Amino acid sequence: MAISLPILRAPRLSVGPVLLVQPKNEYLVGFNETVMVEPLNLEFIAGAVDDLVDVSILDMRIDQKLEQRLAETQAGVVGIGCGYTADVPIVRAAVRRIKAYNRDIVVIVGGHHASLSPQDFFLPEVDYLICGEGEQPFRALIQAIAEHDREKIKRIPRLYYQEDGAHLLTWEEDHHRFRVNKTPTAEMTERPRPRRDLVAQYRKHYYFLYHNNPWTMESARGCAFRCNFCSVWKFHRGDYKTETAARTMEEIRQVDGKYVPFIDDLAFRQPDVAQDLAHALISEGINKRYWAQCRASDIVEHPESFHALAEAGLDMVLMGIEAIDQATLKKLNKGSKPGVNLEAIQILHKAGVKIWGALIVDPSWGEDDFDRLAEFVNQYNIECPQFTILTPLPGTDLYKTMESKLVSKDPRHFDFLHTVLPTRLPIEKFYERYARLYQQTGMKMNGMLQLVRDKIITVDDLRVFKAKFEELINPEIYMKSLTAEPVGY
Ligand code: B12
Ligand code: SF4
Repeated sequence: MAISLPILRAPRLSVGPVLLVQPKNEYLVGFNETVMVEPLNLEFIAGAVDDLVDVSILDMRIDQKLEQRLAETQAGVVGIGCGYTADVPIVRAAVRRIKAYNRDIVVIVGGHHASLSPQDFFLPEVDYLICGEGEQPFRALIQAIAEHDREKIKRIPRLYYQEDGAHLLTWEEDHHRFRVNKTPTAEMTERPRPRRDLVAQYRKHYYFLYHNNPWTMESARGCAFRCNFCSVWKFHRGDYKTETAARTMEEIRQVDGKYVPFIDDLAFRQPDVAQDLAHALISEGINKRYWAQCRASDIVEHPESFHALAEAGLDMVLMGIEAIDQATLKKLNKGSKPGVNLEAIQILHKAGVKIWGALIVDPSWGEDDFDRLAEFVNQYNIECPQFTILTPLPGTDLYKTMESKLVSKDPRHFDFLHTVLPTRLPIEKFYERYARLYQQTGMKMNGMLQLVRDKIITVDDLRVFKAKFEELINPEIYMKSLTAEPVGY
């Protein structure tokens, strides 16, 4: 006979319930229409404090009734994430709405962009700003606020707090760490479980390309490489760390959806962990499809891992091809070679894995450069090409060298779909050629029709996706968005 035990709960802290808010993207064009996945960042943060306080998540991409949720939850603390530079205006607008609703609510900002450009949130409405990974400092801050212990708050590293109207940094631990771990770390394996249940009401709205109901997974953080345009290694201060295959399996077993994107920047880098995972997925008969971001050099060095993963369901790999010539790869400090990219493409295709090829468009290009890129994509049959415009993101090495050349500092233009650098071609021509890249290469619709035939997606899924994709190939939309009025900040 089953014995039911009383559920033991830690006492709730006196800060009141915590509401975590995912802002609504207000991108001017493009990719927000093709992918919208769960806010895994907030699910992790929630997992870090759920034994201390009642916590819930508001995904404003789906439900914009911020004040109503503040009233319903009686939130004493609101945490809000700013991952994208382009989201700065809407996060600033949201924190103002929160304080206008109730100035006693404690407002805490965190996330990728906020960590690298904290000054964007030095507003009277922002009480605290957490830089870097948020789980531990958020927990420590909630405890310290509940205890009204200001000295304890000042002992939390990489935290901005307000004093006499100024935002002050507590303290910064060793700035450059560069700990590239070669085996799984306890820090990753033992991090809190993401509270995926807190977005149950939004699940049916999430999509990943033409796949409905994606559930995202994280098995690694950071990156071992140092590309000059990339903010990931800056955010993680050079660290790279993974969790065990056993922990990943534990989470995959709980996933309800059929499509599972791994959001790691550098997935499946450790061959033994990747292979353990593949074998576990196969032996347990877990029937799902996976998407992941991987390095060409890892694929070339360990093709056996990727063959095993393909057998386990790996569907598509986002590979940072970036450039098709050696001189540009060198300039970007990519640490890779065109030949390695080509070999990786071959390995993945042989294993039956589709490629989401990330390719950089340089504003200094002439028309021939666009032609060469389109030719490359078609020649090597990159199923899902992604063309991003070279963008000096705040916090990157590229930003330091390019800052004086910026033609726009409007954060909404830092979405990789607008140029913030001067173009060699007249601007209309540049966007015409940029949009034409998608027309010239397209998403390979043949592959998608096969997915319909295999009943992996429906005709309706494909129709909706195609309609959204149309935006990307219309140069007028890019031009129009350049003169759009800034909103709310
Ligand atoms: C997965 C991913 C995607 C996916 C899904 C995106 C989505 N909408 O969710 C895909 C591939 C579709 C994608 C697309 C794009 N992406 Co993207 N993406 C990522 C990636 C690899 C992981 C994000 C993630 O979930 N990480 C896992 C969580 C757990 O980590 P985290 O978000 O950092 O959260 C931690 C901390 O930041 C902090 N934290 C976060 N929020 C909060 C809140 C509070 C209150 C607190 C206290 C702490 C806190 O604590 C968390 C746990 O430790 C990041 C790189 C990165 N490492 O961040 C890029 C990244 C965020 N993407 C980026 C960009 C630019 C894009 C695109 C605009 C590029 C493009 N044009 O294609 C599009 C836009 C898509 C869109 N509309 O959202 C940039 C953003 C740079 C910037 N400054 O704006 C990044 C940083 C990569 C890069 N350097 O180029 N992306
Ligand atoms: S672009 Fe990719 S490989 Fe390069 S530093 Fe960023 S995450 Fe690492």
